[in-house]
Amino acid sequence: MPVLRVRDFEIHPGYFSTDEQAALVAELRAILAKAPLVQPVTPRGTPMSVRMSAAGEYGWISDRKGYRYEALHPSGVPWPPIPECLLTMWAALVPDARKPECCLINWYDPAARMGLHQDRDEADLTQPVVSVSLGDEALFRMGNTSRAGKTESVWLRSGDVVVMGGSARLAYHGIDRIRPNSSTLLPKGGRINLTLRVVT
Ligand code: MD6
Ligand code: FE
Repeated sequence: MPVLRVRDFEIHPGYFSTDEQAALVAELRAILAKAPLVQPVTPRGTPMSVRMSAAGEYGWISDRKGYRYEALHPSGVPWPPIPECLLTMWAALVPDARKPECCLINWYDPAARMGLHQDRDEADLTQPVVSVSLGDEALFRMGNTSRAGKTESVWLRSGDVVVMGGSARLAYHGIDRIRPNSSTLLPKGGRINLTLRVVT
């Protein structure tokens, strides 16, 4: 399918086939059995609506002590390795980038959302972030490198991949809402978003 470009956001609709998505979900279930999803709280103590885990050398943690990358799950176990199909995708879509060190796993229930934010806890902001959507469709809002100005939104569907590089790397973005029951990939509905990042 053709690539959709919105500013510097590069959207690859249907990058993963239905079979590839199902195989990936099975791998994610095995990862979550070892590194269970946790509900993060902001440093002010407000619970976030998504639940998070990770694979790779680092996972991203948010709790009362702040936002940071950690080499261990809060339970003390290392994060499981990043699934091979995601490393292959990364190499194909961002061949000049360093290897991803974190695959953040975000679980959105039908009511979850993600406010407009920048991802900037990584040391090398020249490296792209690549995101994979699985399950229910999500309204993805894309803004500018400052909070001000116009935004544009697209519905991300299961199997879509978004590359955030160039000026999109530091652009504000977020998920306004999930469209419940819009995918049959996950038996109980909801959405999984994976974001691959270089951390160091
Ligand atoms: C998305 N996710 O769910 C985009 N960023 O399509 C994000 O932008 C994101 O889910 C930081 C942490 C978790 C996320
Ligand atoms: Fe983000």
